[in-house]
Amino acid sequence: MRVQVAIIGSGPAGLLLGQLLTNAGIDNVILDRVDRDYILGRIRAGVLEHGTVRLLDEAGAGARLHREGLVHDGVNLAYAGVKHRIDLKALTGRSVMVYGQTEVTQDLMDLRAATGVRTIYNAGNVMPHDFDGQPYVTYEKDGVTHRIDCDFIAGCDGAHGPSRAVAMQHGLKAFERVYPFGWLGVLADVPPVDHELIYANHERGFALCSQRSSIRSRYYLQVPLDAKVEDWPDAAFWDELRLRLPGETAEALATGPSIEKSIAPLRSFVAEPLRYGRLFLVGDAGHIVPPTGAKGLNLAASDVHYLFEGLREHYLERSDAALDAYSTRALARIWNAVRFSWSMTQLLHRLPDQSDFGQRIQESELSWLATSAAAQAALAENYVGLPY
Ligand code: RFL
Ligand code: PHB
Repeated sequence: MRVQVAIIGSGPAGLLLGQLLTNAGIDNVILDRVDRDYILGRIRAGVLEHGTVRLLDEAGAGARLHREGLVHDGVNLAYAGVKHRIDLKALTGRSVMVYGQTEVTQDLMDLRAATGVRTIYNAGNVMPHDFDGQPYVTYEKDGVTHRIDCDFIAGCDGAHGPSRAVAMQHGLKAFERVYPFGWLGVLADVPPVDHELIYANHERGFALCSQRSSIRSRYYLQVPLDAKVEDWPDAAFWDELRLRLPGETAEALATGPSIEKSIAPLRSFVAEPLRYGRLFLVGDAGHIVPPTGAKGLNLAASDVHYLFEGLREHYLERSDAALDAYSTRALARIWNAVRFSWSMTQLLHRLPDQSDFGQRIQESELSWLATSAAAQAALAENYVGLPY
């Protein structure tokens, strides 16, 4: 087989890039290690920036998002038993959209299927080759090795895929910070405790109240790195969540059986550069942020925006300027989100070895955020997402 662009990974980055390319008449194929249902079973992000929504619209995948997504004009920080609202809309003129990554992925998969463009699921041993010359991708299926020749390879295969791994052997410089805690997430069919999100700093650890719809909630608790899902039956989760929320919020919390429960470690990671000849790292393949800033999926979307511009200009305008600028342009936005996610993580979590000094610094920053319009504006500007 021969295509213009071979995309490794059928997560939001790969699917969104594929759709934009297809719409522009640029031939592509997507390969994934697992199948559609497995990908749709992963519960992840929930907050979309305006730029992400715009890009999904541009791809033609925004219809259900606008029908079912929840527009949030504000977000809350809670500490010392009190909730403080940050008015995103008043401070920035922008809102965010609460719409699950699962739904984004499903909409993009449905659109791709309707367009009839090829996706190869359950592809084993996917490997990019010769990206400094004539690139091709190999994969195994039903005991047979296949080869796809292409002009470019988009590595949209997440943190553990082959694209980052081969880039590591070609001079990738990694910047990394591992945090000494994880997030235990629960999805439950209960009405959200608040109409907006609540990020809570508490001496027992961080908690987050998020949602997927008016009847489906997503909650998270900071847990130690060695915590296991089996150690957290539903009742223990709800009890601990109540303890970490302001009194009135805890009283209003509706609980019910979990429909998903999982633990995610937190880390920051950036790969430089994002381009290796004709191989590009996109989304989680190139960077990871802790979920505290709600930036991972949104960064995957902005990478796609920059790479698509480059590919479109290459094929339709015969210019490689945007493609050559991909790594630099994407990294500038990435480092900003990395810094924001790191600072939100520092601000809101209880570190295992937190000193009294560190504790007071955290309290001081929280009270500054609760009282200063300038501090709130800085947070809001980053939370709604910087322009592309
Ligand atoms: P994905 O979604 O990981 O997709 C990568 C795809 O590549 C496939 N793959 C392979 N394919 C072929 N061969 C191989 N060897 C392969 N290895 C892997 C995988 O099967 C998969 O289908 O990466 P992508 O597309 O870059 O998207 C990134 C986002 O998924 C991620 O950044 C976000 O989920 C992060 N994130 C959040 N981001 C936000 O913007 N807002 C949020 O509110 C938010 N909350 C979160 C999050 C991530 C979380 N976890 C679980 C880490 C909350 C959590 C708890
Ligand atoms: C989510 O709804 O899953 C979510 C929301 C905000 C975050 C992280 C996760 O910062």
